[in-house]
Amino acid sequence: MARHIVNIVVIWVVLTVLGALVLTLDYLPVIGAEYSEEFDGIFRLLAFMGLPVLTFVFAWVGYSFFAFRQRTGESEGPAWWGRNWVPIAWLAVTASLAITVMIYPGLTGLAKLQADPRGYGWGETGADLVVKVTGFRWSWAFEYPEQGITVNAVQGRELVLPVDATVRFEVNSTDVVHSFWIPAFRMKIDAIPGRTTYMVVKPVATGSYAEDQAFRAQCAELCGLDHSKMVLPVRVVEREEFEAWVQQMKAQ
Ligand SMILES: [Cu+2]
Repeated sequence: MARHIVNIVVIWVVLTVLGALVLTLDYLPVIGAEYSEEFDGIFRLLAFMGLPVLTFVFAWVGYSFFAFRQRTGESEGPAWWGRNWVPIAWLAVTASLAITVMIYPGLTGLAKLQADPRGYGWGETGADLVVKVTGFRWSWAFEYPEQGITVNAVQGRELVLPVDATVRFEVNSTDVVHSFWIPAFRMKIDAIPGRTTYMVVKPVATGSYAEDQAFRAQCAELCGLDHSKMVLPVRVVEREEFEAWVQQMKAQ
């Protein structure tokens, strides 16, 4: 038995090292908004914490699959009962990991966002721009109440935002639950019929869908047949360009 355990531990360590190398790659989208780096840090931390658990299961199950398989002519062996401390230790380790991430970064991260006076949580806002978002099967509509313009989400339309401005999205749905998500901003909020939800974002980099697909508004809640087509381009531009776009939209 000791030989098998040594083998499994070796495979576990090798898989974990390989996984850790993959996790150090630059696989996350462009940093498009304030707090993006914090969210990336949290994502990387969770990935690193989950990696040894994943590789442990892979090593154990994969090794057992080959080492303890039933060979031709072999009868099934007697049932092998684990010692009591094994499941208890497994439960203790995985439960502690889960509880740890609920507290940090779960609770602590949320507290930091909610304490932001611009209303990243659900409080009042000091936003520079308000955009009303409506999700429907299967697209998005955007209204800029202060600018008096509406972007009907038909083909070719886009969500245009000024860089370095705090934008407050007021999100609704006309039919089912959708989820308003812009990968470059790392933010996501449910669009719920009959209720307004809020998302505050401050874009920190200009960019467009044409150059980088992380600049897109995408539904992230399976909502029916054309859910995957609920995508609209996002374009983050300089303040002057935004004003020009507003005038152009008004003239239409
Ligand atoms: Cu949807």
